Amino acid sequence: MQETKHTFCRICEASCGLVAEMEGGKIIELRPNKDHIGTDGFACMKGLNQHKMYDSPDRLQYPLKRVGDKFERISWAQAISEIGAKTKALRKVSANAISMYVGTAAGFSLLHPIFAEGFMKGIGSHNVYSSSTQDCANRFASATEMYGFPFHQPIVDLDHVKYMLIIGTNPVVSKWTFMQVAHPVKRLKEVRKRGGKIVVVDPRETETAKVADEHQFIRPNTDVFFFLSFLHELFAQNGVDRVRATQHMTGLADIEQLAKQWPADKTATLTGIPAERLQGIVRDYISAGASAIVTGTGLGMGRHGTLAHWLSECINALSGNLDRKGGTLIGEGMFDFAAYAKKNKLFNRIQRSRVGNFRELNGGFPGGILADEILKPGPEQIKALFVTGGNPLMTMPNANRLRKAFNELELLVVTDIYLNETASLAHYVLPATSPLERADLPFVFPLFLGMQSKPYIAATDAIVKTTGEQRDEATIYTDLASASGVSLFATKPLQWIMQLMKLANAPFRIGKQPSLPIVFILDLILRLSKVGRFRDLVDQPQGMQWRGGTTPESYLSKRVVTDDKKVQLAPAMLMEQTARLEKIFADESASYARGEMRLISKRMHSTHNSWTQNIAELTNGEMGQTNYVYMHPDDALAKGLSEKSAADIHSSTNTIRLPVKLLSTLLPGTVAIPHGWGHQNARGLGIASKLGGANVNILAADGADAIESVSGMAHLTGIPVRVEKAAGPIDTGSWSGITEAA
Ligand SMILES: Nc1nc2c(c(=O)[nH]1)N[C@H]1C(S)=C(S)[C@@H](COP(=O)(O)OP(=O)(O)OC[C@H]3O[C@@H](n4cnc5c(=O)[nH]c(N)nc54)[C@H](O)[C@@H]3O)O[C@H]1N2
Ligand SMILES: Nc1nc2c(c(=O)[nH]1)N[C@H]1C(S)=C(S)[C@@H](COP(=O)(O)OP(=O)(O)OC[C@H]3O[C@@H](n4cnc5c(=O)[nH]c(N)nc54)[C@H](O)[C@@H]3O)O[C@H]1N2
Ligand code: SF4
Ligand SMILES: [Mo]
Repeated sequence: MQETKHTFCRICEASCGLVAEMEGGKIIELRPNKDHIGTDGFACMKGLNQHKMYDSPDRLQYPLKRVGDKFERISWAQAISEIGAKTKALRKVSANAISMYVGTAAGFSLLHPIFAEGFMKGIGSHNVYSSSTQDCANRFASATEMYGFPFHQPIVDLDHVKYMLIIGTNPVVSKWTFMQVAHPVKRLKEVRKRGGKIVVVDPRETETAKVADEHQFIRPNTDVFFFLSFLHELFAQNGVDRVRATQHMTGLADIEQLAKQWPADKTATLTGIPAERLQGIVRDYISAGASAIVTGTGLGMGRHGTLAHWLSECINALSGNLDRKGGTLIGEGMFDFAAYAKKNKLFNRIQRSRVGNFRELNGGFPGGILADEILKPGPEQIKALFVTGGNPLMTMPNANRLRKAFNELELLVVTDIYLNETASLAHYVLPATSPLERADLPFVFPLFLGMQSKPYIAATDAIVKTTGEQRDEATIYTDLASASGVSLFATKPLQWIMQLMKLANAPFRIGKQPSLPIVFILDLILRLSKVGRFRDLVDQPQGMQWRGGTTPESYLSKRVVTDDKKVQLAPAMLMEQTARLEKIFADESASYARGEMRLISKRMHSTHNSWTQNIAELTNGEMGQTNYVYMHPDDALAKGLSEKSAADIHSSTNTIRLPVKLLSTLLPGTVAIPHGWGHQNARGLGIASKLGGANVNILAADGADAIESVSGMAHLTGIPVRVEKAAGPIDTGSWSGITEAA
């Protein structure tokens, strides 16, 4: 029987509305939902092909246990009880010996991260890691200091902005980050049509730069100095709204003092941006009257991500653009999360890591110390790791060393939809439902924080039934908690209620996997927060307008949750870091003077981190067969390289070998390599594992000294590298493209 169903995509933040044509319970086609009020009739090739990934013969169907070198099918009862018994035994020695890595996919389900956290709180371990120290912890660190709440992340008022400086983000490919915008090209063009101006500052003339008014090259890792001089000019050109700053902010004098030391001509050589050019940018930013600096992972994954992001926020605040129409706004979700968090001291637990003495940020430690926490002997050494919705062996720094560390674990449990490379090393692999097999509410950020360019709320049923024994993560972590002898969030009544709910749900699920009543729980959340009823939302597949979203002049001195309710322009922790600036400046300048090349990040339209290469339709062209090292033609020529050659890319940690692609839009002296490639060692990615490519993340360093000190961010861009003609042929069967990887 043919039928049409509605849902929304849960791969990236855009959360595009989708229409599914179904036959015999299976999706035969996915289309963008043209009537959707929030997502502009948009969807990308990953989203429209995702059902092929979920229907693949490679999908995990049953729990697996590794016995020797083989994976054997086991029952859920056996998996849960064996994992529970091992966890219990390890916990007797030290709760912190049990750790978890929460990947990006977890964030695209409302309940997955909540139940995973609940499990770890029940265990009583602080050893939680996540993809956030690979993409955005610098933002969280900066917001915690400035606004008192990690998730107060101002978003650009896209409908009214008149001048937008886009730096270290490429929304046309990434579909925006930290804000829900479904159709970036259309939205950017609308800004220009209204007379607004868009300037992109990036080491590559990106796809976003092509739809902007202007592009300005910047050298990788130098953004912090660009912003310091920007601030200097903002003061010099009288662009600071002193009345607003005095009324709603503290630290004006300190930040003015700091800015004084960084005139544009001091930083021009290092950033590669001439002083007059910077002065012109600042002039335009001030005169537009409704302006915003918008940043992303290119900033965060650099060496000074927290300082750079903080300064960009200071500029938006000092110029009067924060909380102003056409500037940057701080949204509201279902309820005032910040006030709730402050009252209940949610983010006040300041634990320190055993390795490197890092501060806990949003309940997690830096991924860059995970290998050390596993390898370093001692009473709290990590012995068990639960990986949920992520693939750290592809996405974390120094992935080769991490792989060695994972081999030392007594227990590695991976919950995923695929036997990816991390799962291939696991002791137990638990099959999760795919996004389309799961009822849900949209991505956590819009719902809790109102980070949407067009406010709406939506809900979806599971539109496809599972074909095997896959279970949702809320159920998995409830079961694991009880088998481990603990309660979710260390709260016994909660654990009982969940177990009872699961039992009560069983009669309705004859022949299916026992599961929590997910729709009931989502409905409860919506009703308690007075948003509506789940069923009513599902009945409006085009999305429903709601009270969440952004309002100008609603934030300053009203919703700021610092102790004095003012925005902290010069927080002590960040000001302390500025003492290092002169040394950083000298080091970066010396490195560039030596002619060291820098490796930067590059996302592709067809791949999402490490997990969409198993879609045959997205890998059939030349661009789908491998990742490349992108080089400026002049750099390639100087090294005797062409598109017919392979290059060896050496960093302080490792070497990878890749075919060369020439890219004249790249800043000379810079090479770019997409991440998430090199799947040769995944046992369960039938298509991806046969492709070429190498894992660029083995070039990034890990360890306490190699990550950003404030936020624990890994350095995944701006990495110093040496590039030369390959010493041999490419071995498409290895992680590094080289036989016998170091
Ligand atoms: N060099 C370099 N490295 C980078 C980056 C970069 O730009 N350059 N980007 C960084 C960024 S931004 C991030 S966020 C990290 C990502 O790091 P990770 O989150 O570790 O990696 P992903 O590849 O997104 O892994 C998602 C996993 O979730 C699985 N999955 C999908 N849906 C579900 C589901 O519903 N349930 C469960 N349980 N699993 C599911 C997928 O199969 C996949 O294995 O990588 C970072 N690494
Ligand atoms: N197609 C696709 N979409 C995705 C993803 C994906 O893997 N593929 N991943 C999703 C995820 S998890 C995230 S977090 C978001 C991230 O979304 P974005 O933050 O927008 O990430 P990118 O598209 O990698 O853009 C980073 C930009 O920073 C530039 N850059 C690199 N180094 C530097 C530097 O030192 N300084 C400056 N100024 N710029 C620099 C790069 O050239 C690039 O243009 O994207 C999401 N969307
Ligand atoms: S842009 Fe993101 S949310 Fe939209 S279809 Fe593509 S992957 Fe899905
Ligand atoms: Mo990310």
